[in-house]
This record gives sequence, structure tokens and C-alpha cells, in this order.
Amino acid sequence: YTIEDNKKESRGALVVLEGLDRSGKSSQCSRLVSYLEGHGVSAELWRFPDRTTDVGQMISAYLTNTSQLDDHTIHLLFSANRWEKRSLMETKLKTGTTLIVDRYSYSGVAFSAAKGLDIQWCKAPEIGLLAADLVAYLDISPEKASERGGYGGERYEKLDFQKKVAESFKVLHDASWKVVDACQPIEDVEKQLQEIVLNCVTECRKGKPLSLLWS
Ligand code: DGP
Ligand code: NA
Ligand code: NA
Repeated sequence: YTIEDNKKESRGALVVLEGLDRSGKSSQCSRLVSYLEGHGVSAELWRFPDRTTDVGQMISAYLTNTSQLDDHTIHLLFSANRWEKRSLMETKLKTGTTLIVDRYSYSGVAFSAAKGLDIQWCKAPEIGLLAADLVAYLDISPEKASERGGYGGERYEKLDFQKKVAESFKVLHDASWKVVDACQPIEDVEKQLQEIVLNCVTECRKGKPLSLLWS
């Protein structure tokens, strides 16, 4: 029984933070990674869209209104951006690294469904991606989010559209999601997330199997 065998046995957790724009996901994701590392858990911060790839640059151009794309086309590009990271994601998890992911397939469906695309059509290209072990939803009303220091000016950062996204998240969300009130003081949000995430990491270490979307 070698150290390597041992390592293989305890996989990392796939933790996804979701929420509206300005819900505080990004800063909570970095705080979580520091927290886990401080507790001896190997962890990495990931985000989707990953704008560093070729596909990611097309997405970035669309979001900054530098390019125009059909709603279905951009939907499939966001999905392709997750698929191009899938095998690395699986390797990381299987070799014991926990991934804290800022948005994933759930945003993929919620944002496109908010444009009126059929939800089943939106879900289809995500089938076979790794399912999150934990989806933590940072809950904030679109109105409150829009008051938080203003939006950055990207394509989706408008109150009317964010209201529709909030509605799609409501349709998509299921009992397994952990909903955290994002209007609490930042330290309270952080504390709640730490507890939920640490539980999830422990479950995965104990051998909870990886599963695929949409489960
Ligand atoms: P962010 O870098 O997390 O601020 O995301 C950029 C914007 O893109 C944000 O408004 C959320 C949106 N978004 C994230 N993932 C997807 C996706 O898969 N599909 C669509 N349509 N929008 C997404
Ligand atoms: Na944004
Ligand atoms: Na963000």
C-alpha cells in the first residue's frame, strides 16, 4: 500500500458557486481557496467562462459587445469552453485537488434560458460534463445586486436581464443546492460557505463517486 494508492483513494470535490452578477461569487471563491489551503486541502480556483482559451476569447469579445453572435451560437461556445477543460478537471479531481469553480453549466442554462431559449435545448450540450458535488447559490435580489457599486458594463449586466436570469435560476435549482443569503455581511457568507464546503470535501474524500450532468 503506497502513498500514491492512498492519494488516488481520496478525490477532490467539485464545488460550484453560482449566482447573479455582483452576488459576490468571485471574492468568496478566492476566500474559499485560501481557507481550504490553510486547512491542508489541495484546492484551485477555476472560473467559467475561461477567457484564456481561443474559445474563451470569442466569448469575451461577445460579452464586451465587440462581436455579435446568435443566441444559440454563443450558448454552444460557452458549453465548448467547459468541454475543453473537462479532462483536466477530471484529472485534478481524481488526483485529490478540490476545485472551487466560479460559475458552471448552471449559469450556462440560466443565462440562455433568460433569453427565451428552450431549457431542455440549453441543457443538452452540458450532458456528460462532470456534475458538481456541491452547488452553492449566492442569493441576492437583482435590485440589490444592481445597487452594489454598479455593473461593469458587459452585455448581461443590466437589471431587466438579471431579473430574467434570477427567474431561470429558480426553475433550474433543486433541493441539493445550498442557498446562502448573499446580503449578509461578507464574513457571515464566508463562514457559511466554509462549513458547507468542508462537509462536501469530507464526503468526497470518503469516496462519494463522481457523477455526470444532469444528475
Ligand atoms: P463572469 O466572468 O463570471 O462575470 O461571467 C461573465 C458573464 O457571462 C456573466 O454575465 C455571466 C455570463 N455567463 C457565464 N457563463 C455563461 C454561460 O455558460 N452562458 C451564458 N449565456 N452566459 C454565461
Ligand atoms: Na460579470
Ligand atoms: Na464573477
